[in-house]
Amino acid sequence: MPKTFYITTPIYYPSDNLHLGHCYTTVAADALARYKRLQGFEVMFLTGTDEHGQKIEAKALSVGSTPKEYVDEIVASIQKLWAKLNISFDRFVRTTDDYHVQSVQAIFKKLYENGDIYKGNYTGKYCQPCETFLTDYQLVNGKCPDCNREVIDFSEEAYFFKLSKYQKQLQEFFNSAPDFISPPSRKNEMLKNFMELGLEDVCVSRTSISWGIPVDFNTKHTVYVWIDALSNYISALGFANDKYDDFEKFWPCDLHLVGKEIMRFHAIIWPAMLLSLGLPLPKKIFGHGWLLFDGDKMSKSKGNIVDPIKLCDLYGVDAIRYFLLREMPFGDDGLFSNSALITRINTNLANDLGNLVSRTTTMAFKYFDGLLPEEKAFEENTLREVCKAAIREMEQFMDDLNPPRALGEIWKVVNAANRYVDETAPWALAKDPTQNSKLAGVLYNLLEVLRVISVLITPIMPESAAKIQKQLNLPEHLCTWESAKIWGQTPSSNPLNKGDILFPRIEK
Ligand code: ME8
Repeated sequence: MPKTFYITTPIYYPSDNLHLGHCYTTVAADALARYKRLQGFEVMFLTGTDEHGQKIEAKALSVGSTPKEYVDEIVASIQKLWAKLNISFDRFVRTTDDYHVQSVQAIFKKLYENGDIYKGNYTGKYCQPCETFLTDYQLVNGKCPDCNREVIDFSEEAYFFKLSKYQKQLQEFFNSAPDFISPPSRKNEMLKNFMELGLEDVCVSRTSISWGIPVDFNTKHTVYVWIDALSNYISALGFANDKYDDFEKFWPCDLHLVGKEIMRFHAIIWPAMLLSLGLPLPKKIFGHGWLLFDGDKMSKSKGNIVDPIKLCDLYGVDAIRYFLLREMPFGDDGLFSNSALITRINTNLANDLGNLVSRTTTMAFKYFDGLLPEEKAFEENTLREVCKAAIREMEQFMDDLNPPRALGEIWKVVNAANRYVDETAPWALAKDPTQNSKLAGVLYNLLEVLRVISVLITPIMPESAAKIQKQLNLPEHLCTWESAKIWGQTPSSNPLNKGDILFPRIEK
C-alpha cells in the first residue's frame, strides 16, 4: 500500500482578478504535492472555490446575472489560471456542488444534535449602499471600509456554534501536538490573541442572506461562512455524501496550507468542529505570510495587484513559480518587485541553470555529436557527493515546509556544476586527443548532474524539468526521486536531443 499525503489550499472566493498573492498558496501547495508524488506517495491535492455569501449575490445582481451564473463564469476563469500555473490538483470542490451542500447540511445537523449549535441573536453593523454586513473589526474609523460611509446597527435571529465549550480540549490538544500550528510564530499569535483571551461562540447561520446553503431543519436560515467553507476539506473526500469514497483513505489531512489571516478559522474553529463531530484532527496547519507590493498586502481593495497571467506570458510560468517559492521567506511576508523578479530570472535561472544546461549540451554535441563514447576512463566523486548532500538537506527542508531553503540546496549543486566546468575546462581537454576519454568522463558527470538537478527541480519548475529531461533523452525510471539518489545510472552512450534556451535573459 503506498503512503498517502493529503494537502489542501483554502477554497478561493470567486474573484475575476485573482492576483499574484493569491497564487502563492496554490503554487506552494502544488510544489509540495508534486514533491510527495515524486517520492511515491499517493497524493490528494484539494483546492476549490468558496461561492456563497451576500457580496457575491449583490455582485451578480449588479451585472444582471443569477449568483450561480455569475460564479460559474468566474470559477472557469480561476480554473484557467490554475492550468496556466500548472497546478496539479487532484480534486476541485465548489461550495455550490450538490454533494458539498449535502455534507454541510448533515454536518450542521450533527453539530446541532450534539447540542453544540443554539439559537441566538446576531448583532453587527450594516452598510446600506454596499449592502454588506460588517463586524466592528472590519470598520475603518467606525465607517464602511469600502465606501467610507456611515453604517447602521443591525440585529437578527441566528444560530451560534459553542466554540467556548472546546477551549479546554483545544488547549490540551495544542499542548499534546506542538507542531500542529506552524510556524511557531503563528502558534504564539493564536495562543495570545485568542486562546488566552477566552474563546467566544461564533455565528454560523443568517436569516437575511439568501445565497447560501439552507439549514435543512429551519430553512429560514442559511449556513453562514465557516461551517460551509471549512467543511469542504471533508465533503471533497465523501464525508456525509455519496459522491466520493476517500475519507477513510486520506483523513486526517496531512497539511492545510493557508494564509495567515485565516489561521484562526483553521487552527481554532475547524478543530473545534471536528471535535464536536468526533473526527480526528488534521496533522498540521501552516500559515504562510503575505506577498507585499509597495509595502502593503497585495489586494484588490488596495489597488496594488499584479496580474499573474500577464507575468506568466512575459516571463514564463516556471520563472514565476520559482520567484514565488524562492523569494518568499516561508511563513513570513515577502516583497514583490519587478526588479527582484528580473534579477532572479537573470541570475539564478538564465546565468546559473540555463547556462549550465546550454554549455553542457553544446559541448556534448560539439565534441561527441550528442553521443558520448561507451567507455570513459575518468571517474571522480566531487559532483556525486555534492548531489548526495543536497538531496538529504532538500528532503529535510521540504518536509519542514521551507521551499526557499530547499531551492538553496539545489542551487548549491548548480553552482558546484558550473565551477566544475570552469575547473575541468573541457574546451582545453578537447584540444588534446590523448585526453579524449577524460573529456567524455567530464561531460558524463555534467550530464548526470543535470539529470539529478532536473529531478530536484520537478516540484517547483515542472516544465523546465521536463525540457531538460527531453534534451537528456531520459526514460521515466531515471527521473524518479529515488533514481536521483543513485549516481551514474544513465548509460554512457545515451543519445542527446537538441533543445531551445531554457530561460532567456530579460532586458530590464
Ligand atoms: O480566504 N499574499 O479566500 P481568499 C499571500 N475563502 N497570500 C494571499 C494574498 C497575498 N497578498 N492575498 C490572498 C479565503 N492570499 C476564504 C478561505 S478556506 C475554508 C476559506 C491568499 O480568496 C489567502 O491568504 O480571500 C488565502 O490563503 C488564499 O489566497 C485565498 O484567499
